[in-house]
Amino acid sequence: MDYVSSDAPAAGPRSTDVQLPHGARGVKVVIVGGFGVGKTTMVGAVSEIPPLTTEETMTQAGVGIDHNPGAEGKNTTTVAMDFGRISINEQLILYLFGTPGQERFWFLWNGIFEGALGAVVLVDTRSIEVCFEIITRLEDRRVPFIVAVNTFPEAPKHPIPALRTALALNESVPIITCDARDRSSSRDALLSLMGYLCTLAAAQESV
Ligand SMILES: Nc1nc2c(ncn2[C@@H]2O[C@H](COP(=O)(O)OP(=O)(O)OP(=O)(O)O)[C@@H](O)[C@H]2O)c(=O)[nH]1
Ligand SMILES: [Mg+2]
Repeated sequence: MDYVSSDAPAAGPRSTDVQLPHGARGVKVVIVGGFGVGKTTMVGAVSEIPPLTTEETMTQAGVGIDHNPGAEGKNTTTVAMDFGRISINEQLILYLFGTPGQERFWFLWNGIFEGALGAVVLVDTRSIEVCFEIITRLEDRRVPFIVAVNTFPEAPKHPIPALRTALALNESVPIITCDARDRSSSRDALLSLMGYLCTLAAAQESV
């Protein structure tokens, strides 16, 4: 089946169109996802400052515990968080926080999500099952999010509607594809999130 999304541009407005709700300037955004889906890669790709990373070498102790079939060649992992920054335009600076992917470090999410306006859920379709727990946690915390499928070449290619159904996501939640290694593609993912946040803010104001 064709990967419908591979041709689909990232949804959302151009950077110059993005205006923050309530005139805010700096926004905290979290990049979250399972183990090895490319969170650190994405933060590093878009950050205009040298990213802060907390990578540690993986050891034999993690074998059989840390699981992502796509991350077999990986030899470091985030043990606390990633941090980066990107200026979208003169009014809008995003402070990017990447979460640790290994579940034994998920307790750190409490601090990482504090004050976050939104999140990008990064997905590797080889380990999609981890998204259920992540999305449930975001919904519990009432953190708005978009889903960005990181297009690893070896990963199964599913049409966006099938992914939406599999993840039980409302039609309004953007699902896009990206290449976390690519600055422009990762920036588009962030713009898609900002566009979504603006839509939510406008909908709330009209109530
Ligand atoms: N082919 C391909 N490889 C990628 C892509 N994004 C990341 N990678 C590679 O996949 C591996 C995982 O990247 P990380 O950025 O460490 O993943 P992570 O989600 O931060 O991992 P944890 O913090 O350990 O959960 C790295 O070796 C990247 O170079 C992508 O879009 N395509
Ligand atoms: Mg990482």
